[in-house]
Amino acid sequence: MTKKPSKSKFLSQPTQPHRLILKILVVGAQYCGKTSLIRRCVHDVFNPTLKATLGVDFAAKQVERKGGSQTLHVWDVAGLELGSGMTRAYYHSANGAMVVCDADNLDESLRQAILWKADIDSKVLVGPNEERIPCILLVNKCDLKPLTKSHEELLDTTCRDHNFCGWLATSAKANINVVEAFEMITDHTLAFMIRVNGMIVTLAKRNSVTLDRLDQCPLQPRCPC
Ligand SMILES: Nc1nc2c(ncn2[C@@H]2O[C@H](COP(=O)(O)OP(=O)(O)OP(=O)(O)O)[C@@H](O)[C@H]2O)c(=O)[nH]1
Ligand SMILES: [Mg+2]
Repeated sequence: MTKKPSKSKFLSQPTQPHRLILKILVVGAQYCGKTSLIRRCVHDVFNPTLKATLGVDFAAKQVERKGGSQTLHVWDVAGLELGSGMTRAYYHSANGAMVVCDADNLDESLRQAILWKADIDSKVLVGPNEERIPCILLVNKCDLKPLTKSHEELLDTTCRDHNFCGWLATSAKANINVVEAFEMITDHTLAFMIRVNGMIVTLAKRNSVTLDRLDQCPLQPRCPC
């Protein structure tokens, strides 16, 4: 049986790696490639004839970061669900989000990405100051259409105006920036949780509690955390 550690012991070991489960939402327009990105990241596969997601799907992914191995519980919300009345339930206890749009249909899918972001911001508020969770914007299918300079400027402006942590061009098909996207949301989410909570409490096992404290956001300088 694991011996229950004392609180003071862990508080005196601030460099101990964190073990957390982060709930990450993946949302965006229908057909933009959310499920494909998750399948590429988790199973390293791509299916050109994937069926649309019904409701919500789940996957788990272990992501290695500097502070230790982090477990992501990834919630793949069907594009059809925007405005369905179910999203509040899907978002419950979410820690971070990836909002996906489609490079091959950028104007319309970006418009929908902004609606998804507003939906999350209106329904998920964290901590004593009711802060919005970190969201990154992914422009998937970049294998089909390279982004122009003006697209990049539009994406920068969208991030500023709608409080995304940043954007990344990805391709589930060509395996471009997929792992990087999951690492990026993990880093932003951890930094946010550290800042909002001040202290992270990990219930790794029912009878073992780890407390750790970090004082500053490790991300530079565009992180809105
Ligand atoms: N060329 C290209 N096609 C992709 C990429 N990602 C996904 N697709 C294709 O786009 C289609 C839709 O992909 P999905 O992953 O099912 O999209 P989704 O966002 O999960 O869609 P919903 O579940 O309906 O919300 C599929 O035919 C995929 O094969 C990509 O990076 N490049
Ligand atoms: Mg899907």
